Amino acid sequence: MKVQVCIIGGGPSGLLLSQLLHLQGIDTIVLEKYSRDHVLARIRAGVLEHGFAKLMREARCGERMDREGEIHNGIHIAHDGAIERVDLHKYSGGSSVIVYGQTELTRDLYDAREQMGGKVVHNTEDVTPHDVNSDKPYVTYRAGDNIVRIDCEYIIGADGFHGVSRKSIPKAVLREYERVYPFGWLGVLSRTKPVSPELIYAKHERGFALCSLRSQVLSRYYIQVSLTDSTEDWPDDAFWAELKRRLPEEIATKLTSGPSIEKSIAPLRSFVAEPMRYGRLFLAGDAAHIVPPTGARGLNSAASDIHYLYHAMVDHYKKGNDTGLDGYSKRALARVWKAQRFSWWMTMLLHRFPDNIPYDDKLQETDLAYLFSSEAALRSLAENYVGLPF
Ligand code: FAS
Ligand code: PHB
Repeated sequence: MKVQVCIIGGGPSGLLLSQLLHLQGIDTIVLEKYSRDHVLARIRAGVLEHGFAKLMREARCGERMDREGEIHNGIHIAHDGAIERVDLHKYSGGSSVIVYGQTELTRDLYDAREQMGGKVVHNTEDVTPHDVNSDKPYVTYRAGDNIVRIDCEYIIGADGFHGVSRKSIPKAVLREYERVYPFGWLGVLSRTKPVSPELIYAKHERGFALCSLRSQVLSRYYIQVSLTDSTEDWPDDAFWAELKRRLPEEIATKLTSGPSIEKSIAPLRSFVAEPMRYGRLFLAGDAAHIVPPTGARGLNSAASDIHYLYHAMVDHYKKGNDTGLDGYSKRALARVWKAQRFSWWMTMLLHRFPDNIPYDDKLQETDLAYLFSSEAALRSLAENYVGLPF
C-alpha cells in the first residue's frame, strides 16, 4: 500500500493529524497497536487549552466538545487551610479552558475518521519504521502471519512514550532530557457530583491533591502517593479519607464520595527528546515529550505539535514550501520547553518533596505568597494555563 503520510499511533495526536490532513486532501493511514476499545478505556487528561479546542473545531470534531465540555474561567489553589481563586479569564486577557475528557475527545476523533472513511488499522503488531533517513521511507507491521508494507513520503511517530518511533532515531542523533519526581498521582474516577464547579489544586503537608471533573455527574480526583504504593494499598475508603484530610475543612465537608469506577497510579516525570525530526520521521506528542500533569499541559503540548505539523504538511503538499517541515523541530520544541517549565514550576509549588530541607519548604510557601500578592505572577500562571500562543 502507498500513502503520503503514515502515522504510527492512534491516540489523540495521531488521529487529530490524520483528520486535519484528510480535510486538506492529504492521504494518511493510522497504525494503532491496540483495539479502539482499549485506547478508549484510558482515563488521562481533562483540561483543553483554547488553542486545542480551536484545532478540534477546524478538524470538524468540536461539536460534542462544545456541547458537553465545560468552559472554566478560573482554578483554585488551596494551601494552609485557605483557598484562593486564580481568575484565568481576567489575568489571561479574556481566555479560558475547556474541561472535556481525553477519552471523549479521542472517541470524537475516531468517529470522525470513521465517518470520513479514514484509514485506521487497529491491533497492528511489530510496527517498524524503515529507511526513515532516505527519500523512500516505509513502515511494516504484522497482521497475523502476514507482513504488511506501507510505502509513504513521511512517517509521523505519534506512538506515545513507550512507542517504537523515538527508539528508531540513532542514539548518536537523539538527546534526551529527563527529571523523574519521587512520587506519583493516584487518580480516581467516580459517578459523584464534583465538589467544586472549578478545579481545586491543593498543597498540603501530607501531599498534593486535585479535585477535577469530567461532568456534573462524573468527578476526577487525585492524591500524591509514594512510588512504592499500589492501587491495592488504597481501597476507596482510604482514598476518600486521605483526600478529605488534604482539603480545607469547608471543602472536605461538602465532598461526596462513592465507589471508584477507575483507579490508577501515574508516575510523574518531565521528559524531552531532541530533535523531533530525523529525516522523514517526525515525532509528536508523548513520543517526544512528557510533563507531570500538574500543569495540565500533556495533551495540550501534543496538540501544539500537531498544529505545527499540520500547517507544515499543508505548506509542503499545497505550496511545495518546506520551511515549516524544516523548522518543525525547533518551533515545536520552543513551545514544548515552555510547557515543561510551567509543569515543573506547578509541581515544585504544590507537592510535598520527601527530601526537602526546611529552606525549600520556606521557598515553596513564599512562592505561593508571592503568587497571590502579585498581579504579574497571576498573569504568568493564567497565560500559561489557558495556553501560550502557537
Ligand atoms: P498517547 O500515548 O495518548 O497515544 C499513543 C498511541 O500510540 C497509543 O494509543 C498507543 O497504544 C499507540 N502505540 C504505542 N506504541 C505503538 C506501536 N509500536 N505501534 C502502534 N501504535 C503504538 N495529561 C494531562 O494533561 N492531564 C492528565 O491528568 C494526564 N494524565 C495522564 C495519565 C497517564 C497515565 C498518562 C500516560 C498520560 C497522562 N496525561 C495527562 C498526558 C496525556 O494526556 C498525553 O499527553 C496524551 O495521551 C498524549 O497523546 P499522544 O501523543 O497521542 O500519545
Ligand atoms: C484531570 O482532570 O484529569 C486533570 C486536570 C488538571 C490537571 C491534571 C489532570 O492538572
